[in-house]
Amino acid sequence: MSEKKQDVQNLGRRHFLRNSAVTGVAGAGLASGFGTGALMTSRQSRAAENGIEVAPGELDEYYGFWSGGQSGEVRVLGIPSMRELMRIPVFNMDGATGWGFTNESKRVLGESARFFNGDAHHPHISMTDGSYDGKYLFINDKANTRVARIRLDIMKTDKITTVPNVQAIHGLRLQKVPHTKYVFANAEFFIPHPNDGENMEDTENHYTMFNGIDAETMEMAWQVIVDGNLDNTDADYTGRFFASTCYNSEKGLTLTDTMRVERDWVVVFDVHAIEAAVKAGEYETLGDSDVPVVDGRHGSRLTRYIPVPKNPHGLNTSPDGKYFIANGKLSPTCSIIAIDKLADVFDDAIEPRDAVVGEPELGLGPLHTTFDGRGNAYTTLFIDSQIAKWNIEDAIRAYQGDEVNYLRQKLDVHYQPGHNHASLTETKDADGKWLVVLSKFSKDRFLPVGPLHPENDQLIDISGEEMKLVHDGPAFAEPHDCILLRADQLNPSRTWTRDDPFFAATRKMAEDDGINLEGDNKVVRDGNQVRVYMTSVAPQFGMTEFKVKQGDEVTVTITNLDQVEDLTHGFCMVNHGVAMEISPQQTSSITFTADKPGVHWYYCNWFCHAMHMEMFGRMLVEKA
Ligand code: K7E
Ligand code: CUA
Ligand code: CA
Repeated sequence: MSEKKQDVQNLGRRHFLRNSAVTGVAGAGLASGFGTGALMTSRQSRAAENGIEVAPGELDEYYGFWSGGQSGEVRVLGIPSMRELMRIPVFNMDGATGWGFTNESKRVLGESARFFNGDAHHPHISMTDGSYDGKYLFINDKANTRVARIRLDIMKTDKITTVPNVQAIHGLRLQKVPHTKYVFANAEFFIPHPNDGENMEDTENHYTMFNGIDAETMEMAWQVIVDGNLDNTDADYTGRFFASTCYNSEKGLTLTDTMRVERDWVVVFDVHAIEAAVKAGEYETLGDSDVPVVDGRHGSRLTRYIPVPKNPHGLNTSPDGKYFIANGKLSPTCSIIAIDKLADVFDDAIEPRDAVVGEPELGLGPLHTTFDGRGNAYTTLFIDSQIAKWNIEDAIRAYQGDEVNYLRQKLDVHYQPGHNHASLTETKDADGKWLVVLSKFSKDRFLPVGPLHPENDQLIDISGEEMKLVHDGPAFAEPHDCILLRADQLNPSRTWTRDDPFFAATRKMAEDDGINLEGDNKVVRDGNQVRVYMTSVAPQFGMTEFKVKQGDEVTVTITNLDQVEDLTHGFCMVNHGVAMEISPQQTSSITFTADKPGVHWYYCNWFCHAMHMEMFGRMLVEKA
């Protein structure tokens, strides 16, 4: 037994009571205080020792939001336990909640409801004055060129915008200061304009765009044409500058072509200048779209192009607001761009490359960097399967010629890390406690589950001098990125409120039908459209039977009148592909065709009561 574990287990009961708020100690203290120390498995005691044990009944200190990659969803985890708390469907269909099935979700999905897939990479939380305000989470869909917003009070997606005139939204970040007025989204691939089947071979005039979306309305604000392509992006802490990496300045159409030059670039956008140009009417529109398009290619006063090596990937702003860090990928370096030099670059007082104040060599395949708020940066090395911890100011001194070692530590991770993310790192509140690294390969770290392996999300304690790996967690495809905030920075609702805008359109429909959703159980016929309104109160639906005719288009609207926290009902119409969630005080609706005559049972598919099995009813379909 290690000395530390011995110490922990020797804590007396009084000590335990005094420290019960300290989760790690409490778990171990409980074991010794009540004489069950011998029952404690080595795994539990190791968790306690690592400070990651969150004992039964205790709550995590941080929320983590994980993008679900090709699964198209967002997952909510508790940190440090790494327990999965919730899944929020976004770009995917979800049979549990009825996402993609219900009328409420289809309204959010809009015209893109025809897509069943997404590719979500970058979840980011809205900010006010450079701190998370806990209001919204935004996420990109590379697969179908969309940006979605999740309301963090109800943890549901409430807006999805398809970005016009471009293909594949990848990098996404938010304005940090004075507040998240814009969502900035990089479109990765250049295309011809118009993209109508003409002009497909000569790529000379093909281009892609940087996109500003109004965070409150989720409408397009403007688009900026750039040279090359766009990968990742981040914002500064003044509200003026945004920076994006470009790995394909060559405009290559093959892998080899994208690696031709030694330096690609970071393109810096002057948001104020873009707003002014749009306001002055200095823009065009493309095709049917009325989104203002401004030209940010070389020579424009809206942008500057800073050369950096080579096929750079991640772009990360240090939480002190001083630097943009571009991660070199094909170069073993990161490029440190001094944000306070950018005004001079835009004024042409200095060359763009003069804004680079450091270029530390870190190892092979630097992809993403995160920060501890104490002047250190942590960069994932994809090829080396490591995280490099390095000191930013020392790296700048080394660039100036001083003999100083900026590297602090390299830690093996398992294996091939993409993003890493430290707690509160995208805000000025970066607290340097936890770091999550999202490893793309898990190889031998878990029980084998067939040719498709899970990924490995690892938790690292960065509160001390040394990084310490404390947890492995398998994850399904493919959390590119995650974001951590303190539990007290969010305040989710415990039940719905009856006037929530999420189901306002359904309430309006009921009102137009003369229905009071707070208690009516009625069938309204309107030609061959039948609208069935019912309530649910555990363990009963307000209606145990309704009649329709074969071929009717049936809309079932259910209002869950239960006010008890956590008392969710479901509605499932057997053999009709119909299922949805109705949480306390929620109204949900779903539309389907009653195409088969006969008796069709419906039932509650969320366990709600001892008599949950008995919560059912019958739809009687008369022959046409
Ligand atoms: Cu590096 Cu899409 Cu942020 Cu994947 S991206 S790793
Ligand atoms: Cu209602 Cu189960
Ligand atoms: Ca390149």
